This record gives sequence, C-alpha cells and structure tokens, in this order.
Amino acid sequence: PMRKLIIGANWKSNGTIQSIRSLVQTVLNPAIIDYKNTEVVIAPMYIHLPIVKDILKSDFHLGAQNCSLTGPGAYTGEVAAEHLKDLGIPWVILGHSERRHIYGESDAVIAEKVKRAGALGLKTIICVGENLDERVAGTTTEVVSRQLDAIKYSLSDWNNVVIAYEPVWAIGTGKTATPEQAQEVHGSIRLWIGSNIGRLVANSTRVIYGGSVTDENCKELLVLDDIDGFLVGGASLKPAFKTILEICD
Ligand code: G2H
Repeated sequence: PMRKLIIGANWKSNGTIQSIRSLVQTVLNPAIIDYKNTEVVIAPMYIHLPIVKDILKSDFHLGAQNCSLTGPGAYTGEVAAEHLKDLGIPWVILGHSERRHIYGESDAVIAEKVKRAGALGLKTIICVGENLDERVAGTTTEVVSRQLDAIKYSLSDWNNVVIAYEPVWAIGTGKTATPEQAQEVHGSIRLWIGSNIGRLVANSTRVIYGGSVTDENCKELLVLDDIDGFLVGGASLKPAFKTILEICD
C-alpha cells in the first residue's frame, strides 16, 4: 500500500516571534510541495502555535511538541491535550528523547500521554530510539520493542499514529544513522506492529526517521523501503528545510 510521506518540523525550544514569522514567510509558505503526496507537520513551541497558525499556509498541519499527563485543571504550567484540541492543533509529538532523558518521562508516562491524546482524537508522532550504550551493547531492537510495548494498550486508532525512530546518539549531534542502520530498525518497528497490532496496520502506519536529518542526507534515507518521512529538528529552522520538503515531494 502507498503510505503518504510525512515530514515533521520539530522546532524544539527555539525561535522568537520575529524569527518564526520570517521562517514561515520565507521558507515554509513558498515551498513547492504536492500536498496530496506529502503531509507536513510544523511543531513550534506552545506559545508560538497561535502565531504560526495565523500565518502558515493551510496546506501545512500544526503540531505541539508535548502535552500534559493530566487534563485541564490545577496543574500549574501544564498544557493539556484538551487545550491543543481547543486551539485546533491536530498533531502532538510524544515521547521525544529530550522529554524522556532531560525531563525523565518514563515509558509509563508516555503511554498515558499517548492514551490521553489519542482519546481526544489528536494525531500522535510517537518517538522511540536507543541511546549509544544500548546500540553498542546490541540491544537496539529490544529497547525499541520495549518502548513500543509500553504504548500497545494506549491506542485504539492506529490511523492517527506515526512512529518516529530517533536514535538518541544521532539527535542534534550531526551523526545520522546510516541507511542500513535506519532501515534495519524501521523494518523491526514494522515487524513489531505486524505481530502486535496487525498486518494491515503495519502496512499502513508511517515510520519516520529523525536525528540530524539534513538536505544532504535525506535523499539516501527516503529511498529505503520502511522510511516514510522524517522528523527534522535543527535543519527545520533553516532555509535548508525548504530543500528537504521539495526533495521529499
Ligand atoms: C531529533 C531531531 C528532531 P535534530 O530530535 O526531532 O532533531 O534533527 O536536530 O537531530
């Protein structure tokens, strides 16, 4: 089956009102993409979401980079999935390695967030990936399977799910997984989906790669059987992102 490509821009905790306006106007809006073949999800910081929503071409989709473990209420500083929904934000990235490692989000916390977001009909980009020690120890597949096992019972609608494979050692480091390394893990993720969820779901679920993706390396990754797009961090803040979008189209 044809899986529609999907490219996510994870802007992380970056940008000013001025810089994101300029990024939208000079890099995103002018990009020439066939949106019938490629879905693009832009994920600015929470407080920038309404600003970007106002000026971004409607061919693009918007996503948040996280949501709260809780619903609305007395949870100082948190933004709930309900708030994203209210703002008309269809996507949310969950389980990013920076959430897991810097903010200590466990598999169980991520599973609960996935459940909450999914229950509200938000579309989720769920990130998995091993760190350097785990790769060196040869446990990559086990680690990724454990991260997927955790969300197995959190989801009822896999149509709304994208899995992002982001090897932690490749994030923001300039080191990209080789095409062979990436394909191997992407293949194992699709196998996991096939045996745990179902063969049709495995065929239709997008599995995207993240970790130092650039306009230089995206081509060789995109041709791989089990890579259905990218989650781009650093390069999504630069003019090179337009090139990535146009290459992926
Ligand atoms: C991985 C990626 C985006 P970068 O975190 O999620 O960031 O492309 O900067 O490695």
